[in-house]
Amino acid sequence: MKVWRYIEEKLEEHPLYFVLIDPDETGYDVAPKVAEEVEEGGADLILIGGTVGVQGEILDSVVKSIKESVDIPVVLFPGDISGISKYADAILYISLLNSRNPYYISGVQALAAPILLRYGLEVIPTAYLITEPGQETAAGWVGDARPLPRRKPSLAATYALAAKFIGFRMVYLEAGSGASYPVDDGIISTVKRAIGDFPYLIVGGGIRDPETALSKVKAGADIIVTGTIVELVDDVRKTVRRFADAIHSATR
Ligand code: 1GP
Repeated sequence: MKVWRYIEEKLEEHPLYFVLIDPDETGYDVAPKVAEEVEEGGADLILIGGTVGVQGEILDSVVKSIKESVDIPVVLFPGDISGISKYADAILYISLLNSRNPYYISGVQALAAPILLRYGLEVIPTAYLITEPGQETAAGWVGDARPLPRRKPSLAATYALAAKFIGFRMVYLEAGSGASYPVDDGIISTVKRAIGDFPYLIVGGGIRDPETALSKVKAGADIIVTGTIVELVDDVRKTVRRFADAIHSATR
């Protein structure tokens, strides 16, 4: 429960900023260096994962090197069962609630459970909800999701409320990595009203500037995730700093 306690304690201070590193995109050799700059920029936690590609021995070795480079928690954000590494601090134990395929709702979680037990990995039960325009991204396509529509935010809220009643500790609203636009503010505020202070609300996908990140926080996000932006900029530290400052300046 170390990572969970860390998240809870930090959330008492301000909203949080997680940075997703997809070693397939950054390159395996440079990922530890990127992680170092992400930490120096003031991010609260590093997620490692990707929908396709990241797995096995290569994943183990990159997680190990990232762990050696930073002090902030390093948490797995798996696209499938292959996204597990015993070297991480914890794993988002994700159920894609609005998938059409039961494998992504409970099947892969069952297959992963004994492995997670054996590794002693801390699990963070997370309901994953893909919203528009997730259909255009790998997570939505591979996960066979029925993206929750912007025009009907109450639908996202019903799924989020179900996640709360089932007992998830996080609800993750996802537009998909590289999405052309982020999760709609209307969806975020409607979901937040439905679930209240708990589970914590994570929002990610398509967030490219600190102003947008701040507007998602003001709409009700407790935690913001960005991924692609660190792959696009030359100065990772400075960019992460701008996001972290905007997100941390807000009150929950
Ligand atoms: C993780 O999808 C995010 O939830 C990352 O999205 O790559 O678009 O920032 P981006």
